[in-house]
Amino acid sequence: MTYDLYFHNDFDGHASAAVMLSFLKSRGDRVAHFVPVDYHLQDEWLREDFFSAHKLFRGKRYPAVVLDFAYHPKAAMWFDHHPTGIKRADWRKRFMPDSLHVLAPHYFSCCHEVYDVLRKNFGWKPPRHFAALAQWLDVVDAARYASARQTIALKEPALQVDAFIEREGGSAAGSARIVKALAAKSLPAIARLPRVRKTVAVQKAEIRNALAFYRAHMAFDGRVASIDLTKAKVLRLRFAPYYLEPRTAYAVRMTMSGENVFHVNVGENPWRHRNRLDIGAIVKKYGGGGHKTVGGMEFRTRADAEQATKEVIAILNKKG
Ligand SMILES: [Mn+2]
Repeated sequence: MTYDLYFHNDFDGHASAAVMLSFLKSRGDRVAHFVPVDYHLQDEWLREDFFSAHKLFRGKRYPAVVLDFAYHPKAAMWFDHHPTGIKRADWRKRFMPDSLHVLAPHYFSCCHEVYDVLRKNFGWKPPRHFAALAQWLDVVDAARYASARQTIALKEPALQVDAFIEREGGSAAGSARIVKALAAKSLPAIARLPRVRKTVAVQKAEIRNALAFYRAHMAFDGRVASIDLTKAKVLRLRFAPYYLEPRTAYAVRMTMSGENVFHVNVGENPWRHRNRLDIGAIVKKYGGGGHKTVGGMEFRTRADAEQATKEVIAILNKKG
């Protein structure tokens, strides 16, 4: 059989595709198209005829294998670990799990899910290097890092490969190369490739730049750090506040998109303050959304964004 692989355009998606590619090859199957997908496609994805109608590539379409991305009833195989993976109510009703259609929200990563399910359901003997790959995706995809420093230093090969995919993934050719490399080589071997080393060096330089900006502009109010990135052309370093000031319990970040959309992002320090305040509930009062540990709000004016930031910082300092 020949298949097309559709996978989320992130490290977990690429790694899941690598595991699947290796499994398919072991059965004598082949892959015609490697197709990274992202949530901006969602409206189109939710149409019944997506796989025949989309313009992501030209030419013949083969049965679709979907990994680490939303459910589609026409998919020949579907593996996902997002609890909200089935987006349409009628599709939720229709969905019948079987050995090739598996939603497993208890997995930290889809890579680990695919690795486990294919071994269990098909007695597949995977290449040895996939055990470490699945372990690392459980760290990266669920942000279960050992420390804030680990996310800044990019010392581990897995984190270097993650940075490479964030920068270079997304094109059909680039993603196909990455998936094939992950299927064939260990993470340390991929991190040693000249192309990867070059990209990681650029990323590290940009992290240093961004850190200098954070150091100069981060404000502290009690246990809450805040930073205004609306005028900064630097990387957004989600964990930099906790790296620079480990006593920080919460961090608030303001960014801008387009002409006048102000985003305020709120997060908790995962190494200090697990599961105290419900950030999603706090930002909901401002029309925002999120989960217990992270949330976001959007405003049309800087004044509104700044006012909300001030109020949220006060709430985060008072309770919990
Ligand atoms: Mn994932």
